[in-house]
Amino acid sequence: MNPTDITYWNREAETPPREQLERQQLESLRQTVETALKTPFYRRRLEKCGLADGSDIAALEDLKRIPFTTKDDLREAYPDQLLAVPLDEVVRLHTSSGTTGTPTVIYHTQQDIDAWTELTCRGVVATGASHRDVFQNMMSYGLFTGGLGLHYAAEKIGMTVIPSASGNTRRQMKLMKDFRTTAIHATPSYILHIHAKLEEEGFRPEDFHLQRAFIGAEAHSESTRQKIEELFNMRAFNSYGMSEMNGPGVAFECVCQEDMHLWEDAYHMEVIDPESRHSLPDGEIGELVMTTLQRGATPLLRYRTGDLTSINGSPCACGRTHRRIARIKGRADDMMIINGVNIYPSTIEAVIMTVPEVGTNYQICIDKDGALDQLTVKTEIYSKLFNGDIRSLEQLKRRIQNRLKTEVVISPVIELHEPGSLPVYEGKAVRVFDNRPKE
Ligand code: DLL
Repeated sequence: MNPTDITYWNREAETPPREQLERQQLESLRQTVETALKTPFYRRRLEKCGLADGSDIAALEDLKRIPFTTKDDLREAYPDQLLAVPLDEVVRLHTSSGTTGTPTVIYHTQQDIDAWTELTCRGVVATGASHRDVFQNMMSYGLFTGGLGLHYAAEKIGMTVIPSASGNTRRQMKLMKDFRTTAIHATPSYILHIHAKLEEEGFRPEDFHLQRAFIGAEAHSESTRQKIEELFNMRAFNSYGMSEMNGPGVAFECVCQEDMHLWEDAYHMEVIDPESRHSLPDGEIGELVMTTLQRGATPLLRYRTGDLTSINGSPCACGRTHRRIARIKGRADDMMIINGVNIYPSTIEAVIMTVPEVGTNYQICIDKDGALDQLTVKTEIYSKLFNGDIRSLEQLKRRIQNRLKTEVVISPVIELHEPGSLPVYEGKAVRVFDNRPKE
């Protein structure tokens, strides 16, 4: 790593000594408990566990006296039981992006939006991006936080922002070419889709001047990141966040590209065993639990994110002292049990994306075949392989099947598809189709 590659947005805030950071966390936690006591939801809850004031928190460990907050709690508190300030102090709200079920809502004061923007600026600059970049924001703008979250930060950094939002792939390509876009923000699946469509739309990778991509909002494997980097000859940086914790900007990879710095002055993190709910030591994979430390309008205490990761507490070559989280392995609730074997979709993705012939889109289907479960992996392959040579296609299928069998123990059916034939999603990709009858 060349030291001149390391750039900071706010060096002091990004590299404080650990003791100072932890002292600051304790102060902020006390303040957060005070704020939480102003919401009907937490007042009831905190009083039950004997917390009537922020000063009842003597050490960070005391956080463990507070029960976890779950997504169901947020649904129950909808629309205003988690609001800590009068509505006229709220400048924006985001509800969950899903279209079914009871939504969840997060309110923001102007201070909340400014703090969110600061954190996102840190992440973007940590990748080496700067005011010199032409930034095309391909995430959807609206209730989904991906678009607006990065937009404000990119403007604050002074980048030239193209708010192209998601979709309209041909126009994205034209904008990238005409304005010599250097940085993009998109889901990994959408970047792969753009590549799959280049030829059809009359573009070549050489038409673009991309240097980096911020990829996030959905789980993806290291092999997918490498594929994206190779296809566009740029670097791709993992960015993690969720609407409950503002949106993007919670954790970001730096130029070292090894795990994501999670901004610990804004969030307290724990990793727990999702079953026993006990805390796990650094390095062990479990469910990420977060507490907001700066938020005024909607404080959240010990929120169970559902995301599986581990904490990396080792020093990073970039000098940032905020600990890192590993690439998200999946969600605690997206583990598939197939004929008794536990499999995460991310494991399948990691394997197939290392096969050079495999293209940019895939699906995982689970069906019932008599008493047994049948796993089918459908992958697009590059069009030059559809040359009528059945034998080489059969060999390719067997190669993918063997690699998967080594990794996930069971033997899947492999279907090879032409490029562009599997469904594409402008937002988060849907990869898993579990067609087994519900018990
Ligand atoms: O996806 C916020 C975001 C936008 C993050 C743009 C990064 C970039 P939600 O729609 O609330 O918010 O979805 C949050 O998406 O709990 C994870 O399961 C998943 N997720 C987000 N980033 C990553 C990532 C936004 N880098 C949910 N890797 C989270 C894996 C991710 N999963």
